Amino acid sequence: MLWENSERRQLERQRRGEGRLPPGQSLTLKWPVLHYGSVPRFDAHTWDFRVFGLVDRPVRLTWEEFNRLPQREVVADMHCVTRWSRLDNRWEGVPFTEVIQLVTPKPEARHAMIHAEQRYTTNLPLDNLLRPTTLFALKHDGGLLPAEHGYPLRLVVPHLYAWKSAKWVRGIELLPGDAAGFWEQNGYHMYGDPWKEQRFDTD
Ligand SMILES: Nc1nc2c(c(=O)[nH]1)N[C@H]1C(S)=C(S)[C@@H](COP(=O)(O)O)O[C@H]1N2
Ligand SMILES: [Mo]
Repeated sequence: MLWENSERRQLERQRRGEGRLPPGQSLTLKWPVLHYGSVPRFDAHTWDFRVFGLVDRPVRLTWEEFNRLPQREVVADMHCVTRWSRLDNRWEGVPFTEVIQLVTPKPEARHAMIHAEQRYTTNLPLDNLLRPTTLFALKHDGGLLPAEHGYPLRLVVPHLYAWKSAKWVRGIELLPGDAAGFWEQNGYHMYGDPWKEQRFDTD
């Protein structure tokens, strides 16, 4: 235990030196579970994924249809606003761009609200979601996503604080302007850049 902690601290110093840890973050070698509410049940027959709002024709994908979309791997770090970072996560899933190209976003679409189970939401600029590192992850480090980490599907947006990486995602809503999601309505920053320490709306 003691030995484990000194190993962690040594690694933390090393990663900090390499510029891998944003200011105010410490390294975790575990994978904390953090969310509001309970872990939702998954039913492949009733699950769907909707893309709606400012699009020419909204789509609704079944679980089977979603799984037929092209997939890729993204290795990325995860930074939680409660000050832990977990580095080198290997995510596999469907890139955001593959999902969004199923609809034609209207030219006025600038922002998105991500919708998850139990009415969890989070807001992001559309151009940020279009980055090649934004993924709807189905797998983590070679295995299926554990239920408490978002099974069957979670968003991964590595360059922003992890509250933007919604677990148990069910849809994308395209909007003309920015609107606050769940944590953003509760005092968190509208954007959430960990390198600028954009933790709270006062930062
Ligand atoms: N649906 C949902 N997704 C969520 C949250 C939540 O409360 N509900 N919490 C976020 C926060 S604050 C963090 S740090 C990460 C944690 O992911 P993990 O539990 O897989 O480590 O999930 C994010 N995604
Ligand atoms: Mo978090």
